[in-house]
Amino acid sequence: MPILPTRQIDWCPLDYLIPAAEWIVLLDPTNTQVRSKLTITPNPDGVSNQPIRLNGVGLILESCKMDGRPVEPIITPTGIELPPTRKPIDIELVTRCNPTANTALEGLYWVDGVYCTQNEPEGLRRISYFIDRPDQLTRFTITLVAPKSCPYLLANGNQVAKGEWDDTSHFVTWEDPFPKPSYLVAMVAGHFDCIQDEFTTRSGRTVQLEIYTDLGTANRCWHAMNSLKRAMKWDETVYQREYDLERFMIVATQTFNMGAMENTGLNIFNAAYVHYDVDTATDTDYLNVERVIAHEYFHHWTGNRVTCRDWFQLTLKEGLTVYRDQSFSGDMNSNAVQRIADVVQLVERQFEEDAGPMAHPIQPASYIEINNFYTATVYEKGAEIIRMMALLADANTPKIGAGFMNGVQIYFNRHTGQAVTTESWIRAIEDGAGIDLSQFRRWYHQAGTPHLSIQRLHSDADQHTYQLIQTCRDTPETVSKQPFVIPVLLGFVSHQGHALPFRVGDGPECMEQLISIQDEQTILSITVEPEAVPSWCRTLSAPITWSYPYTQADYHCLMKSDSDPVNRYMATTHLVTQAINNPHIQPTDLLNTIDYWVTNPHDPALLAQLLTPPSLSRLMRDRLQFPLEAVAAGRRQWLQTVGEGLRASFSDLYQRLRQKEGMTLGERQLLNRLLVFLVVADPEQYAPWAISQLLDSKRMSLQMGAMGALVHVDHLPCFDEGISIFYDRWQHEPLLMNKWFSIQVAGESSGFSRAQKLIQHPQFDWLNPNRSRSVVGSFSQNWVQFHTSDAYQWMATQLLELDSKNPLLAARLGTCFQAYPLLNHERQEGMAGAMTTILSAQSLSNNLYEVVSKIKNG
Ligand code: HT7
Ligand code: ZN
Repeated sequence: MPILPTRQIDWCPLDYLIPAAEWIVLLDPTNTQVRSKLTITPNPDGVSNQPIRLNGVGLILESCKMDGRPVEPIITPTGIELPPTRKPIDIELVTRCNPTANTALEGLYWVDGVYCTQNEPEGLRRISYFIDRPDQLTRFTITLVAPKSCPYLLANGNQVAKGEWDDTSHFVTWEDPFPKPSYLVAMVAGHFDCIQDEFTTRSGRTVQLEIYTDLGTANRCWHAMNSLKRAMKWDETVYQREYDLERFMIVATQTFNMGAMENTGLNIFNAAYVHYDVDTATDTDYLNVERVIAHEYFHHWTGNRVTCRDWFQLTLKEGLTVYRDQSFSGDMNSNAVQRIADVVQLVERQFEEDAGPMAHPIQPASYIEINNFYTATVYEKGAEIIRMMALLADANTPKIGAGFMNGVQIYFNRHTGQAVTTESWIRAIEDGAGIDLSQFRRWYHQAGTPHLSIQRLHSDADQHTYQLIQTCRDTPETVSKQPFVIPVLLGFVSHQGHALPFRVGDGPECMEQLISIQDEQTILSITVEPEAVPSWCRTLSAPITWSYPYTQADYHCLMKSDSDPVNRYMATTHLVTQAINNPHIQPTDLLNTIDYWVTNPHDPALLAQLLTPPSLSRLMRDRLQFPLEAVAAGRRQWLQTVGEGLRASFSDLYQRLRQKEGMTLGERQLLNRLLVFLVVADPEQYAPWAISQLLDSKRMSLQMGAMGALVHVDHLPCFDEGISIFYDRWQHEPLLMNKWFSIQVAGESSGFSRAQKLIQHPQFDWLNPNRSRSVVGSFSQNWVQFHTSDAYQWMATQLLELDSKNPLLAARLGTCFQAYPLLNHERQEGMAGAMTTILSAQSLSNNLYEVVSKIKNG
């Protein structure tokens, strides 16, 4: 039977509302009973006299009563149907489920003695029957019952009762005062360590903060706790948002499908985004913990208290919350470094998605499996759309931030406690900033990365005419795109390295200006000194690619002197890409500039970013015929040319940093980057430096930095030496074992053979998503090794194995076939064969089917 997609145009208001739900959950590893009492009332906005349809998946129904009278519901493929009602009634249901058998980790599952839930987007229907839609806002009261050997029983909201259930069991009752969608319901039970703290809100209320974690890991949770307090403060200061419950709890677990989940008052996290200490986690982990803790906390307002009407609105909460976490991380660390990191993420991951067969608008019009739409497009491009709105909203206000924040406050004032659409958000920004976003709305419904081709048509002394033409390729949902609104932030730089004043049309003189492009073609007349170098789309002011016929001298000027760090990074990346693509030409000027930077390192974190060459996938995106071997060789040659040519300054700075007491985070990033160039250039001399960095450093960042350099020479015994040193030291630490698995499959000489062996390793476990990701996911990012003929079939076999246990994860990892249209004929044949293997498998989930069939059929 063909699988019918869910379509946005079919959305209708609910026929019934469930204002209150009371659950008693008798936890048992294989036979959990849920006694659910639902108050149901017809929705005046819905269709009257419809059957009451409750969603349910994989449940055993023991009994069902309506207003106390037993009824026999009709069992359907998606749940149960009960007779219509015209007046409010109570429905009582008793169901059973098996948390141990739940390897998909959606709904309620039991792993390593801990009960845990994941209900976004549609997990609650696997715990009990319910109208499982995000616009169904319900006041939940949940009583958890478990043996006393399971001491912590947690759910959303406030604890209202607890005590003995019987001789062996105890109970705790939780009441969430705010009506919420079912996807935000959470339950956790088990034995944990707990750290506690408090936060005093700006109105003087005290909020209890608690983090629950595996026994023995409490001391790794303080960075998360401090990040949480910083996020709470920041949201009060910047967004005027005060937390409005008595408690905020976080649970860290080793077995979790994604990064974290924002359940109201009870966030559940992958331990990788909670645990941090200098011995067992890296600087990247430090930043990730801070960012993800903040992200989930920020959802309290953008997602929970104002939620989504349906899953087509996912970007309403995710795009906005990513935008907020990016701003927070920038404020906590460095705005420049943060913005470059975010741009790199966007360009490397989202642009790839938008350029391939999986392209979809940030607000898709249909889906087979909503779990497949938690994508870089919905999240990262969604955040860029909000960033553009902020730029446009603030362009005309005297005070920076005023227009956008006005709109944000209107949004909260109008919609707190409601389930709304992206339209409500856009209107609030229009009203708050006094702008018209009619045309801008196209960003929500048209996929693809627009390209802005910029030319200088004419110059006469200081009068210049520029032409800007926007295009966007056809994508599955739209052919012949309507032009986008593209905010272009412009500045000019002199060849002497100074910012230059300029004037757009008859406008006032300025040093930087936001120009809003609306048409397919725009002509700009600009007054600026004759040799000025334009710096277009500063900060990457729109999620687009752009081109301008710069000279080599212009690129060098922007690379050295642009006041905008993103365009400095872009110019550097352009010159590095040129060098990679032309390995026979000695890039003397580029080397000189890098030498100067390394000899005078002002901002180590920024320098580490500037020294990171583009990934292979990015280098390959615009290349015809898929010349992977040549590009990979060119990239390697680049590392070698720099390492050899600048050996003196690189090794000198490396040694100075290595001896420094109290290196900063940026200095460690720079040190690790320098080591890569040195090891590639001369493994005999510098691999021992990496081994001694691994052996002598207490900090995990430096240990992993050493491994990150050694993996570039994975054909040499020093890499195996590093691998075994690391294993001997860290084999009992699950999060570090993930890194150990991951680094081995990243090697460009041996990644595939190692991946094949590693899935047989005693510590490999298909039931642990972090572990599957660290081998199968990381291997698929190793382009040199993944795009070999045997690897595609191997990947198909692994994805099917994973799909039988965890379809959600299998589908995410299945996106590794996305490069299909870029490949040469031979590889396409190989990949098509692998995709056919998947699609012809006997039992295939909808999740994996949707991803692979979209890629294969284009
Ligand atoms: N809102 C969450 C997204 C999510 C998720 C998390 C864990 C496991 C399954 C999940 N499905 C959807 C996380 C976030 O973006 O904040
Ligand atoms: Zn989120």
